[in-house]
Amino acid sequence: MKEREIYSHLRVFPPFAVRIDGKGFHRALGLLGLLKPYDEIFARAMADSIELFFKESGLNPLFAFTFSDEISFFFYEMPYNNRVEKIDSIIPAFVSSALTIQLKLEKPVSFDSRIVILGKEDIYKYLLWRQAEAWRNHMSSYGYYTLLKSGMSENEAAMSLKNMKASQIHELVFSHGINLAETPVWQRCGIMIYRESQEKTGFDPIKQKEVKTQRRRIIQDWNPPIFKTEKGRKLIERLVS
Ligand SMILES: Nc1nc2c(ncn2[C@@H]2O[C@H](COP(=O)(O)OP(=O)(O)OP(=O)(O)O)[C@@H](O)[C@H]2O)c(=O)[nH]1
Ligand SMILES: [Mg+2]
Repeated sequence: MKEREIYSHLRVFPPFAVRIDGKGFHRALGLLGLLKPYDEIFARAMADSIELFFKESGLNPLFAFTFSDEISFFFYEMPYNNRVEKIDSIIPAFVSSALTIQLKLEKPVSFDSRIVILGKEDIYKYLLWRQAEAWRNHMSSYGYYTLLKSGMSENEAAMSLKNMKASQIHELVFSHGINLAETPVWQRCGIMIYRESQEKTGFDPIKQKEVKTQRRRIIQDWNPPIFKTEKGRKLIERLVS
């Protein structure tokens, strides 16, 4: 029967990204009574689940980028002989479990998963794409909930949004007291999670002198730059190298 495991020899070679996305989270999060369109409790649970992934999964992502219910992990190395079935199952399973713990959920949740093959030089382009999606998502979800508040049904709101230009959505939301250029940065630009080396000075009791050591700590950056800018490009360049 082993030969029937026909996908077990599929392999993928780094660098690549793995993007996972919450299944049916519109409904799942709605049932939890989270704030709409954005709830910091949920974003924090996602970021903390990623941090747990860095610490406990046994995998070693270069960094991760998250917004809404999706996470992209970037890898330069992968155990399991680079087997696609392992990668696409273990990663979403770990995050589903971590998020269940973080949010103390009573119903199970799941994430789907795909592998995105990237050359080192494509990582920046990929991030530009996902951050643009975070921005579009930010605009349309504020627009959507503003239309619902003004009395439209879900279908009507979705249809109206399709016919609106970005500037019209901005004006609509602004007329309800929200400036889309001034919402929290994490809602517009996403959250980056990465490891950073820090030099620490300690005292070596045997040598009786001060010694410098490198500590790796995990950073959650809730104010990432716009990747299109010089500052953003430099950050990605640093992470990728
Ligand atoms: N209330 C609330 N909902 C959120 C938040 N972040 C994400 N979501 C929900 O998550 C959904 C993510 O979009 P999608 O991934 O396209 O929708 P989905 O329902 O997960 O559907 P599939 O991914 O296709 O299974 C959004 O539509 C929101 O409803 C949040 O902070 N608060
Ligand atoms: Mg989803």
